[in-house]
Amino acid sequence: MRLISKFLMATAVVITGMSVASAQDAKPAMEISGNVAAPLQLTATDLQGMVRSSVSIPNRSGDGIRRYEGVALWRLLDSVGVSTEKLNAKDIAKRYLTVRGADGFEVVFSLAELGRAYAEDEVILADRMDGQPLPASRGSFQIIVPGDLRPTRNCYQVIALTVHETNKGQ
Ligand SMILES: Nc1nc2c(c(=O)[nH]1)N[C@H]1C(S)=C(S)[C@@H](COP(=O)(O)O)O[C@H]1N2
Ligand SMILES: [Mo]
Repeated sequence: MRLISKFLMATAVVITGMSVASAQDAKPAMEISGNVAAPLQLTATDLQGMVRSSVSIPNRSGDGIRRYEGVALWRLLDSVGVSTEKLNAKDIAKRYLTVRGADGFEVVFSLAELGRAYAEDEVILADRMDGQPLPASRGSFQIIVPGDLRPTRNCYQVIALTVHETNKGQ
C-alpha cells in the first residue's frame, strides 16, 4: 500500500512537471499593457528575436557570478510606443512600470531608472542564465536588476508588465 502511494505521488510529480513545461512552451508568455500605444503579448520566441543584452551579477552565496541574457526593459517599452528617449522630462518623471509574477509578487520601477539615457545599467527581462534556459522554478522570464544590492526586485515567473502614470500634479 505504502509503495503504491509512493508510486502515485512520483507519477503526479512527473505529470505536473510536464504540464508546466508544455504550458510554458505553447502559450503567449507575458503581456505588456497599461498606458501604452497598444498592448503586446510576447512569447519566448519573440524575445529571442529581439536585440539582446546580458548582465552579470553575483550569485546568492557570493562565491560566483551568474550571467543572465534577455532584453532590456527600455527596448520592451519602446516596442509598445513608450520611448524613454522621446518622452519629455515631465512625462518620464511621473511614469512607472509594475512587473507581476505568476504568484502575484509585484515590483515597481520608475521609468527614469529604466531610461536608456538615464540609467547606468540596463534592467533586463532575462530568459537565459549561464547559457541555459532559466531553471523551471523561475518560469520563462525573470527581471534582473544589476544595480540592486539585494535580489528583491529580480521578479521571476514574470507574466505581465504594466505602464502607469501618477494622477496627481501636472
Ligand atoms: N515572482 C517572485 N519573484 C521573486 C520573489 C517572489 O516571491 N516571487 N521574491 C524575491 C526575493 S525577495 C528574492 S530574495 C529573490 C529570491 O531569489 P532566489 O530564490 O533565486 O535567491 O527573488 C525575488 N523574486
Ligand atoms: Mo528576499
